[in-house]
Amino acid sequence: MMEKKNITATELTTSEKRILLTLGEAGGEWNQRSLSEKTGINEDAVMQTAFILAQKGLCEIKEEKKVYYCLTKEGEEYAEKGLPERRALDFLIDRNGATVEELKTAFGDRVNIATNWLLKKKWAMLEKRGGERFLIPAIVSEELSSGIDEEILNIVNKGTTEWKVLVEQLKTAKEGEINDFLTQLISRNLLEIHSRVERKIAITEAGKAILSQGISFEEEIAQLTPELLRTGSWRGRKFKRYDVNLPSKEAYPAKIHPYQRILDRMRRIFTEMGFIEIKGEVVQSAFWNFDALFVPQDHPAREMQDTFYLSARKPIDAPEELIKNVKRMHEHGGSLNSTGWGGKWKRELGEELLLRTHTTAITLSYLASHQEPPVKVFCIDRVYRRETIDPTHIPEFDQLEGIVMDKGVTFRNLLGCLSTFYKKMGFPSIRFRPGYFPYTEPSVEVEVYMRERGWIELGGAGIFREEVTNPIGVKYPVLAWGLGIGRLAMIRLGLTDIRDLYQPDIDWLRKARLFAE
Ligand code: FA5
Repeated sequence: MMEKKNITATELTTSEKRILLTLGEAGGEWNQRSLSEKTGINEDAVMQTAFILAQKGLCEIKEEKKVYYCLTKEGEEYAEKGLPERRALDFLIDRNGATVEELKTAFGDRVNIATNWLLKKKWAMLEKRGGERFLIPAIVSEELSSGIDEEILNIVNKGTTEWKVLVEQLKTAKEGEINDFLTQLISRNLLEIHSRVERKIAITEAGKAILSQGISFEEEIAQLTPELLRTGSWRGRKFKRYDVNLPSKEAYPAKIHPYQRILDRMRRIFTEMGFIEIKGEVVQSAFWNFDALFVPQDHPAREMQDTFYLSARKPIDAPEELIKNVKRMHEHGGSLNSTGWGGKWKRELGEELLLRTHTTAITLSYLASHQEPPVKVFCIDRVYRRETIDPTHIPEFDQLEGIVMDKGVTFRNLLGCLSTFYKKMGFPSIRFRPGYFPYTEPSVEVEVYMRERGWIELGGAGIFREEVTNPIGVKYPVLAWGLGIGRLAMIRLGLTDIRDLYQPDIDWLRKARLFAE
């Protein structure tokens, strides 16, 4: 903060001078709006300038939290027509009592509110006469003056009202009573409470001292233009100074959801690495999801408790020859030096329809119709599993699947490709652990370290076994991977629970940082 004694009027900017002059006028305290109206400077700029003047000790800013009340839609209706219990009381007095049924006819779905409050306020009594419930007014017309709650509704109906104003207008009521009625009206959902910080700005003695020296205005350059530079007319002129550390209004412009940004980033990375994006159906046959991937028909992942099956089946969407090849591979290893899984492969199990449990079903069926090298494709899509939900498991999540099929590609190429991807995503150190999948050999699992949870598994990868590639007519090695996107996104966004990615938490969304690309 600068020392007051060092400041002179010549060091002030034009707007600082204008605001200081206004503050010095009779009237003493100003607020943001009155200062803005008087000086013609917009409200945000007024406040920023006032902060600068306050830092220089030339003005003082006092903050006060003000509480306001306004009516809800229902509150507005009652302020116009009267509270339901008030209207019900008039009705009862007119008829010298009425049955609950009669009240219901007159008040429709508001009858319960009206009856409850009539009894609560002791304006009526309930009596049973011959099996019928009667409401008898307990008050006579002369006593029908407005209650404090009704007066509050009338006052606030004229416009949003501050607490102090309410107290002034309700002269006869005590503050405690007013508070009780306000609480009651809020709990009846007729009134809403809002608060706002108001700032009062007043000149200090140091500010007055500067004014007494006299203030002269000199035009300042706020923006450097090509014209000023070309003609050199900026020389000898005064420039407006900026202080980037001053508090400013928080701005929350529209932005893409952080999770969507991560998906977009992944897409961009694989596209830059020469991959083509493919898409597939959410509903797959067990054949493409499991059998063609050489997952045995009695594998636990195929059980009902792990996979969402549709109660429907369809003839397998693959050429008959390919289906036969898969069958032979499962039963005895086909023409390969493999024993297969043995037993009888059942077509009807392959015909069952399910929600895909991994995106590997998509890349594999693409490969079956693109047998010539090279093939470099990826797929980003939703998969479904019957999971017990916990901080790293949800039943619906996205996977990033990819394959490279070409002559001579190796396991090292696979690890290199994945390391490059994770590095580009901001994970310089990942580790590969030996893994097992029925469709790859060798297989690995990719892990990343998270301080709160230790090593977290991000994805699986490997080289497709010949038992997978041979039946679909592919003759070259296929590098394949399936990466979980949710876990990666969770770590990237600093979350410790994957479920938080899907929470509509507006505050988190507003404050979520847009990470460097
Ligand atoms: C698979 O899904 C294999 N298909 C991956 C693969 C493809 C291996 C090609 C070899 C070749 P896994 O079931 O491990 O593997 O799932 C892959 C990743 O998905 C996991 O590492 C994890 O990051 C993510 N994942 C799995 N289950 C869940 C879940 N319930 N919630 C969130 N993410 C999950």
